[in-house]
Amino acid sequence: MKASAVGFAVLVAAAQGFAATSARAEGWDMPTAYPATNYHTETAVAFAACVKGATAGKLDVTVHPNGALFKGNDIKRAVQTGQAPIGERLISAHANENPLFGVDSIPFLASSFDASEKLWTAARPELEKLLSSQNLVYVYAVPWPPQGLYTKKPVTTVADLKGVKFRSYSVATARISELAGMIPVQIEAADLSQALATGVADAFISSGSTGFDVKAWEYMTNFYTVDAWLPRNVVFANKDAFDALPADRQAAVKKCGDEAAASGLAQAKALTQKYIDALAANKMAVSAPGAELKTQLDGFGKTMTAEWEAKAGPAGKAIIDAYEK
Ligand code: PCA
Repeated sequence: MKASAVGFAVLVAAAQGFAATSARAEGWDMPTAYPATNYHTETAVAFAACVKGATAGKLDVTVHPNGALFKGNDIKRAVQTGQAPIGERLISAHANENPLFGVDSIPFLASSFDASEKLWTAARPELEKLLSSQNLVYVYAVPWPPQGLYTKKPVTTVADLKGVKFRSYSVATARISELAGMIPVQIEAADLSQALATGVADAFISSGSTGFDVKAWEYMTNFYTVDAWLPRNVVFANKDAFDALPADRQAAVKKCGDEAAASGLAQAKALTQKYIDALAANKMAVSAPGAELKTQLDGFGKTMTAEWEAKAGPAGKAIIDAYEK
């Protein structure tokens, strides 16, 4: 290269570097739906700190927990429309928009952390595409612990659940409620303790994590470790906001997202038994479902797997095939 060409290259590089590092610092509000003390929220706060560090303070993400900025059910739309540049949402709550969003909530398809990771790896490319078509950029996802059944009395068969007001948080939980002859009521985690306290709901499916957050033992007597599925919270950014970031900040968001996914998963694994122990320590009866209940729930699983496959079509089938390979 001639000296003048080298000089030009250096100049261009310097100018690009200058553009990237001198672009205005900005703040991103990040609505989330769970308590500040929940590990998902702690993971989001660590993600924000990582982004701040990696961008030398030029991208400052502020986490707003507990549905305070946008209620859980409104977060996805808020980020799609740019009312918030980034947010965290339980993605299976949106399976009515597209069945692929419910891939993590097919009963008993992937009911351990390892299986859930494998399923997510198989599903992620399709989900990223789908989110992108909705003006969203996938940043990271973290699973909840396996889902169990909370009740106010011992349950030995599905017949014991008939007519019970059942708190649902997703399409899959509402469907289980229907199959079991319960009465579904859609309630965000942030409103759950209120709903239990006032008798709006008398049973629900969730993790030990959320049971711990709402002090389930104040209202419920039994927790059955059904291990139905491990739903995920997905963190996504508004595509326009993300695309407008200088390349180095985009890279920071992605890198910190990868770190958050890994640390969030590790936390979920480490905490699962601790939450269950806390339920038991607070005098809840914790047990596996009995044989009859288990068989009936497995039957719901078969029905719902077939329903999901029919709705999700070839894209869904490709995911399940990749997962089962
Ligand atoms: N907690 C959330 C979703 C799944 C979970 O474990 C909830 O109950 O709303």
